[in-house]
Amino acid sequence: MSLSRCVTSALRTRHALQRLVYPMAVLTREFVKLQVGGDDGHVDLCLPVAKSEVWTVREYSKRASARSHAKSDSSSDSDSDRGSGSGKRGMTGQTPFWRQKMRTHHSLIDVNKDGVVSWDDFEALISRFKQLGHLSPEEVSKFTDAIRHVWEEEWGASGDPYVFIGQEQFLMQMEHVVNTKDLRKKVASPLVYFFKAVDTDGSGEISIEEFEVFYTCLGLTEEDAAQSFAAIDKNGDGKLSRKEFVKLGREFFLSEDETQPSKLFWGPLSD
Ligand SMILES: [Ca+2]
Ligand SMILES: [Ca+2]
Repeated sequence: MSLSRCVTSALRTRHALQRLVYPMAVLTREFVKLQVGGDDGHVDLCLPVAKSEVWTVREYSKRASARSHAKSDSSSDSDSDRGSGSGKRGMTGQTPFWRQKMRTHHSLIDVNKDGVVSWDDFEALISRFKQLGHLSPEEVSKFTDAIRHVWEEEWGASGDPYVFIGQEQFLMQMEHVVNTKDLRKKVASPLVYFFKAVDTDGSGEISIEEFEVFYTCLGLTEEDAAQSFAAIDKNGDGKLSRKEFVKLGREFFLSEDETQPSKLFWGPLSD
């Protein structure tokens, strides 16, 4: 059975089934095929997961990218675009330090801590920031759109809303992002909405208390917030402007400089 036919036939039940199958897939790192009994014998449900899924998702992503940039270089891929980002840093996303940062971010966004990131995780995050009550309905809508862009274009879920993205896959995808000019430019676009959501007094600046709210919504501790804030509040005035907040949050993904405090923006680095 072809992959596209498998995906189509299994789409409705796949989301639930993947939750059951994923642990097995981790062990085998193979294409998982289930046979479900039916009137005429059986139906094959093919669940491309783990390593196999990397390629599936990258192809989806490339097609989506080609569609959205049809007028520019629609044949772009991670090789031809490599180094065409800012042109300043020669960024390749290869250093152990950068990879550590991306692993940290993957763990952070894995809100339900099942080892993989799905749209459910992002929905949980959106819900937490929305419930703070500082985003207007229009801002919630834009925030959701921005998160969806992150999910589809940065995490590579275009074309398959039910995909589960593991750590290695995210690293590959982010390497593609930071080496692709258009994607690099938009990286971490929801930051302005995170800022607005946690600027609880509407002052246009984030205090340490408001930064704690940010971290709490991300599932981090107040101690984590205090440590990160002390590092990223460079002039020590106890405030972060929107510009600083956005700059730090983006720099986390784009910089390979280990001395930059932006490495702590999304919480303490994992091992
Ligand atoms: Ca998860
Ligand atoms: Ca404030």
